[in-house]
Amino acid sequence: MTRIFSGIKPTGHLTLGNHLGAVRQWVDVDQHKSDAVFCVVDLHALTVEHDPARVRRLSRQAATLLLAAGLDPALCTLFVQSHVDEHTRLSYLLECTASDGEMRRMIQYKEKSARERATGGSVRLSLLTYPVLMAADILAYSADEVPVGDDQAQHVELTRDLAVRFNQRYGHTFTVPKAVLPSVAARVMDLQDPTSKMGKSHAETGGIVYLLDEPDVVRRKIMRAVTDSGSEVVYDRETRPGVTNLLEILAACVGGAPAELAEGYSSYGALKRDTADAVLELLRPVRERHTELCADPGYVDAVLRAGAERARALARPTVDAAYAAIGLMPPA
Ligand code: AQP
Repeated sequence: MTRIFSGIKPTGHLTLGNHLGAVRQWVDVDQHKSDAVFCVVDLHALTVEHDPARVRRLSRQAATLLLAAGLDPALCTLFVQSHVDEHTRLSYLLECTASDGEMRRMIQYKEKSARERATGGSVRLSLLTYPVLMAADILAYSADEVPVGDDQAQHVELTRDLAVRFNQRYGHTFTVPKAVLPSVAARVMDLQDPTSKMGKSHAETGGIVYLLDEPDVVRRKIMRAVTDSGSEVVYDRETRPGVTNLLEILAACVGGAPAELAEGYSSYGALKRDTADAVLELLRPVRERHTELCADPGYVDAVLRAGAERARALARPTVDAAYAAIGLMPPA
């Protein structure tokens, strides 16, 4: 059976981008057809300025939201990254496999380090090395496929490179995984700046739909989405990024091809109204289930405990094999 691994990092409240680009695929497809392993990658949240209590709170919220969105612990494994030591154990070996040049080429590193520097902050070394930890997350589970949004595709490419290099140098140890991108909404853009990705940690929140936003807030954000000059509803990411983003969101919610949906609209207003309705309909059951789960924290804890136990059992043999292959003496 195909093994799938994917994760989400608790750097902010989960967004519509996370949901359409990743989580929905995990819920609707991946957990049914594969041995699926999903992780709240809390160590990745420490790569930028963070508030410890907030990371703890957001980790729990992310796990609760993933269950609310429909991950079923009877079908998949869900756990928190820092509960399974194998990730950091393996990460160091992969740091000894990667080069600093390839880390500096990562687009997320370039963008996020520039943002940190622009606000006078210092750039944590872990921001540079975090794609290696992500590679460890994936390789420890011998994942065949990694369902991700478009923004993470480069990190999965790096993971492939590291797996191949390690296998060539030290003997076959890792499965070489491939990224699987959704057919629509692989990159949901910020509603106020449709040339940049909707990201959960961005400071400007007016263009970001959070899964737990109140319905009237969701509607307002979509109705105020920046559209393009001209009034025709045309699907073209280059010349009409705002309208194209709305069409992709609508298509991801109701099905169909964004370019074909465009033909049914003669005004931006109608497109925004229908997009808002479709998003609200998509998020309603997630919000309702989230409220129920918040009333039962013991259930979420039990799921995460069992998930970590299974994850540990899956990862340990591969990580032990990597330690042996690279030349480390086993404990007596
Ligand atoms: N805007 C997006 N459109 C489509 N997919 C997206 N994903 C994230 N944003 C979009 C996908 O969601 C999954 C989990 O992402 P992550 O939490 O691991 O990190 P990220 O990609 O860095 O997400 P954010 O929301 O942008 O976080 P910050 O602001 O902290 O960097 C991934 O599969 C991702 O592709």
